[in-house]
Amino acid sequence: MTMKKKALITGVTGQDGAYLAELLLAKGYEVHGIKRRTSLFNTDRIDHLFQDPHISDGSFVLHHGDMTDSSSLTHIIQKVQPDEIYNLAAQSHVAVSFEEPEYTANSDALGALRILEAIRILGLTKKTRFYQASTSELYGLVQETPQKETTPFYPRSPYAVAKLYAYWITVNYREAYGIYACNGILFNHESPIRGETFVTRKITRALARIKLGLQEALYLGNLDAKRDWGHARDYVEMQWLMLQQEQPEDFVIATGVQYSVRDFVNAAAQEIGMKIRWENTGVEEKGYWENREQGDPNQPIVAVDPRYFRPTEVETLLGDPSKAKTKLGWTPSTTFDELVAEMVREDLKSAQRDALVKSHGYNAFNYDQ
Ligand code: NDP
Ligand code: GDR
Repeated sequence: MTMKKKALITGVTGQDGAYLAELLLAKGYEVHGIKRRTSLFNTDRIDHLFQDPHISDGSFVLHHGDMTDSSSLTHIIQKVQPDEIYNLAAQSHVAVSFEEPEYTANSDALGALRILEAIRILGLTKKTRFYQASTSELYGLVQETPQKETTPFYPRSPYAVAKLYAYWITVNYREAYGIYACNGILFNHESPIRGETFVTRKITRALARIKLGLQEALYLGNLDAKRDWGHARDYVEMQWLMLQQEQPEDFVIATGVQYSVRDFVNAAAQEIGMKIRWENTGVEEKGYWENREQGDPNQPIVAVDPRYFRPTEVETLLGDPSKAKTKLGWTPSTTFDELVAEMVREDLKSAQRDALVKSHGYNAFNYDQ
């Protein structure tokens, strides 16, 4: 009988962690995930994969650990002896990294080092392959368009600077110790389980709630920011593919198509059947729901709030995924319109559920970010 391959995923409770765990389980892996201790449950995204440990076959196992705690990481890696480690855990919000720069550096930069050191110290350099969740934010103030593997980096946030360290320590451990270690330089990828404070999900969730009368308006920051948005489900497949090659290499993963935040609002609104009319520009910019049947059409439903501007912004990102296409045979299968439609569909369902709860006199949550 062949032994199941073992994968360890940090950040298993996050968007990518959930999709990747599902993919690896479907491929027959024994999947171990690291989750941090929280005062409330944080496993919503993976609950459908989790089986009662008393009755399961042990193919999906969760361990408590934290990227800021080497002892927990080393202990888990020693116990699991994984064939592959996917380092997805991070304080992943760019705006929050300006408020928590030291914590972001600790978890996002030193966290990667802690895992690589554990691989080295435990004598797993020949056994364990390592994937680092690198990011298009490394390009920041872009030096070349579109961005590819050779484009120089210019990080623009404490998050991106921390991820720059993680990128280079991954390269260094590959060169110094021969570890099979790769960086996936992933451009933005979204899904219905994207965190609610990232701009795409914030938009689809808010427009669905506005449509159902649960929310008055959506407040956003820089509407002109441009991103290359793909679907997380497509991107985790590439994370796995990168660890199946003969030689470890770094890859850009992107769609090669770019839209602005305003474009995203328009696409999501259209999907919901709302027509938005924009007036003014900059901090005065407002969006009106033209074909509104109930409520005041002169009341803006989208407005700019400078609170969401960043001290240093990344204005434009556009990836060139040619290397991934040629060497990994990878192309994204979900289009921008399909991504928006799927996110809107799921957020409409949640809003309908909240509206039902509200109609029975209970509070439907609305936390703004
Ligand atoms: P999420 O924010 O959805 O998930 C982050 C995960 O990391 C969560 O499981 C979170 O736990 C966990 N985590 C955070 N801090 C710690 C810590 N100190 N110790 C242990 N676990 C921790 O991110 P995504 O899934 O979207 O992204 C995955 C990775 O890819 C991240 O590293 C991100 O920076 C990177 N990336 C993401 C891109 C994207 O567009 N999504 C693009 C490029 C890179 P909890 O659930 O408890 O919060
Ligand atoms: P990003 O994603 O910073 O690219 O990082 P985010 O969705 O937060 O922002 C994208 C762009 O939209 C602008 N924006 C707003 N952003 C948020 N969050 N909220 C707003 O109200 C708002 N209004 C405008 C931002 O200024 C920005 O230009 C994501 C994360 O997943 C990172 O972990 C990952 O590394 C990168 O993508 C690639």
